[in-house]
Amino acid sequence: MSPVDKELGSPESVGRMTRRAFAWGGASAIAGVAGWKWVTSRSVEGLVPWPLRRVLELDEKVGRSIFRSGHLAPTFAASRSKMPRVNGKAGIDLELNVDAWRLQVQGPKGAQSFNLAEVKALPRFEMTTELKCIEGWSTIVQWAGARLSDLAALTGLAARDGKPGRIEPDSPDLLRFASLATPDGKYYVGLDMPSAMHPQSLLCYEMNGQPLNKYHGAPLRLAIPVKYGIKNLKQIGTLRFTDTQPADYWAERGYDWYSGH
Ligand SMILES: Nc1nc2c(c(=O)[nH]1)N[C@H]1C(S)=C(S)[C@@H](COP(=O)(O)O)O[C@H]1N2
Ligand SMILES: [Mo]
Repeated sequence: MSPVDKELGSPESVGRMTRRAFAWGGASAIAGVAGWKWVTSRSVEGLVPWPLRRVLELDEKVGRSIFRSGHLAPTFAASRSKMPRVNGKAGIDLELNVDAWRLQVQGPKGAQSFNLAEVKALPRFEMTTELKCIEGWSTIVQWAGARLSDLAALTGLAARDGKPGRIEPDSPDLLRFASLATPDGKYYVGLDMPSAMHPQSLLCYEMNGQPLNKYHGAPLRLAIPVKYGIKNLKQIGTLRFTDTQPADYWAERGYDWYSGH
């Protein structure tokens, strides 16, 4: 088995990674944006250029250390999933042109952008978890998407030195926070970095086996079951890594900034 075919994480507890693995077409599509030339110009150890190989190793390390600490949100049988009510439309543009849409990823050391195909080229994870709203309701939802931590590791932008593949979950090399916002900036959430790098924090393009619809945040939303619904930002425009605690829409309206459960 080559390193790129490895199944990352535990299928039982985190959700299944479909064995599409890290398709080279996809990896190069992303790295084309992220600096494929730089990646491929590095010395090649084995068959995988080291920046990408470190990313893959890193993902495992992140997964393992979080499994050890045991802070996983409960998962459910996919058959129990339902569509949640459409709740909260701040910052959502129902007319958004998905073809022109880009996920902007930013950090102190640079910025990169990704189209939807490039996000989908990252390893795909599925999980069935509870979406819990602070209003008191909760719904079991099946999600599919890419790990936020994989994007962070690939871009290097969550790392203090801005280098891909050098993230260690508990390392001071990692910036302290992530901030996500809608394309118009009208809805925004702040996350502590350990929660953002959690293996169940997914950038989702599917809900309950269907492509994400515009009311639930197409083309890409966050599913972060270690947090309340308010942090599960729909229609992501930007993802920014920073050392300064980010502004948060609901924290500004009196809710707990952390909002974990
Ligand atoms: N852009 C955006 N994302 C958002 C909100 C919002 O108002 N705008 N509301 C949040 C809240 S309070 C909840 S409970 C969930 C609801 O997700 P759903 O509409 O898919 O059920 O979305 C979250 N994400
Ligand atoms: Mo909510």
